[in-house]
Amino acid sequence: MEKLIDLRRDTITLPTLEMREAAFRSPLGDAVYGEDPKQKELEELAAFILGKERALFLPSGTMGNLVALLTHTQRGNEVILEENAHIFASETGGLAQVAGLMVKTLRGEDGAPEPEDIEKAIRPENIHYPRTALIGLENTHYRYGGIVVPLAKLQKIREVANKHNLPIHLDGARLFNAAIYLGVEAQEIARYCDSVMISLSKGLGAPVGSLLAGTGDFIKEAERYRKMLGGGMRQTGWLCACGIVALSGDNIARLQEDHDNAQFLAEGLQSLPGIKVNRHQVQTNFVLADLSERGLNATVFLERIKEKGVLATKVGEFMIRFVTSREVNREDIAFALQVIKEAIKN
Ligand code: TLP
Repeated sequence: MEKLIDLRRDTITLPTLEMREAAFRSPLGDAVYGEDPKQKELEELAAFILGKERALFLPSGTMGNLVALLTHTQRGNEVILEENAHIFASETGGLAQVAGLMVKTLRGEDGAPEPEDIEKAIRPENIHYPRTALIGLENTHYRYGGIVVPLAKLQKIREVANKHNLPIHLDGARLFNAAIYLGVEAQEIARYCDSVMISLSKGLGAPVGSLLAGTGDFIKEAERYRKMLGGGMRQTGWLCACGIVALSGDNIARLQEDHDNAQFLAEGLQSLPGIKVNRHQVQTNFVLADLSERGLNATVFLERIKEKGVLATKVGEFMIRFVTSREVNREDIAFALQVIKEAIKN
């Protein structure tokens, strides 16, 4: 087999040559003492791009979200989340285990709960109730196939939050994909939120790292929690140099290619008999394909395409997720479509 065409995740992306060279040349210092020049530079760059006062570099998105929860809330508080939010579904229950939070989940098919539902879920002051302390949003929404929360909805949620004096945290692991889809700068989305976490290690291609941004006061407190969780790293310059490349030049704009490739894949899949793709959901770099009409089990399908060098992920008995990234080009996708065409023949 010549090459694996890996459509499982965008976290598989490898650092570019430019990143590797920047890492190699990077000066280093002890970041816990604020002495790593590249970490400082990256944190300042991220804060600027996100339109926030300060940002913190962290090893992962999971830690970034957890630090945000710890900073915004107190133990025993309640956080409102969409019921398939990554923070709720895929972060090992850190919000309960570490932050001591209760959760109120609400459904939101387009990635965020309805503003009216959020308002209804906010607890009135009552000795019997936990206090609602935070609204958590996710954009793009991972489990709904990378869909984008519309700006008008964010604005309405912001109004509810203001009315009840509640902060909003945004899990923006793929915030730049959302921004590209909406044709706006990332800060146009981040401005509706008090804090925002972004990932460098997904479509942007850096090997490791996330940033958490917010006001100066928020970040001052968040810095303590980062340290507490073990996120105070030392000579981070190699990683941060990659992160700076990830946020510079046309690296963010390049995500459009991943979106275009996802459209190409969706179109190809849709033209195959018995494969259903909800094209409305294909907004960024994810494609969800439903094989139920074909009666083809996802596990069997994945084994068949794997034999020919194509990888994807099972997300339901008959549901497959494909994710495009810089590791796959148009030719790879055309090849994957050929393989898929063969695999669905009985
Ligand atoms: N998601 C991972 C897995 O954990 C599922 C993936 O393969 O994409 N928020 C969102 C919306 C995410 O998709 C992820 C990663 C995270 C947070 C956590 O980021 P990391 O993996 O850096 O801890």
